Amino acid sequence: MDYGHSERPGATPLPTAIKILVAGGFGAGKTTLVGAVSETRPLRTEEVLTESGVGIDDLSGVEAKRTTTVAMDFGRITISDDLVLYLFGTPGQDRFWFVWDELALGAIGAVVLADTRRLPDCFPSIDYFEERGTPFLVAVNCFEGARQYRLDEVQTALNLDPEVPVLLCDARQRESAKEVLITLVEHAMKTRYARRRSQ
Ligand SMILES: Nc1nc2c(ncn2[C@@H]2O[C@H](COP(=O)(O)OP(=O)(O)O)[C@@H](O)[C@H]2O)c(=O)[nH]1
Ligand SMILES: [Mg+2]
Repeated sequence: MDYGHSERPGATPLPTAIKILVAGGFGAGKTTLVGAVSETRPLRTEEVLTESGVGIDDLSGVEAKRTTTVAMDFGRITISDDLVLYLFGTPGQDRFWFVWDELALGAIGAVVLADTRRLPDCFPSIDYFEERGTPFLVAVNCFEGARQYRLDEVQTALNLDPEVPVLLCDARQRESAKEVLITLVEHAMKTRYARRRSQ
């Protein structure tokens, strides 16, 4: 008899794999967050910022940044025996938007990273997920020197629906990033459940 992987008697069930997108403006901390939580060496495609990006990649506020993610960041994190998250960081620059639709396929939700010094940079990501009905949350990455805003101020400034979670994070800290991801999974599940009930 041919059992599926997880149905073999006595076999440990395979964990559910969930795909999550990590979006936000250029320099908001996407590569950092994926790198901080990933158990695998993150697969990233960074390119040293070169002439091709001069005048295109706006570096104000992120002057120390010397590389840019060309295709995507990819990482994996095991949350529990039965849940594994696969993370896909989206490229921040407009000139790489053509990969978005492919990346978004099958994702249950998205983290939109926001840098309060450059808040409008995350508008395109928010518009994109709102249009597609993809559940998302906004994680405010706490950079030193950035003025601290209250979460409700960020919610208002971004004109978010009240049910969209807004939370603070430090993209460099594994636990902080993990909390963001768990909050997103819960939010996505709640959203799906509510939609199913209203159908
Ligand atoms: N101080 C501080 N720096 C950060 C934080 N997150 C990212 N960075 C730095 O900000 C820069 C941009 O982050 P990166 O992850 O490359 O941004 P991306 O363009 O969204 O992938 C890098 O030099 C990071 O080291 C943070 O939470 N605090
Ligand atoms: Mg990046």
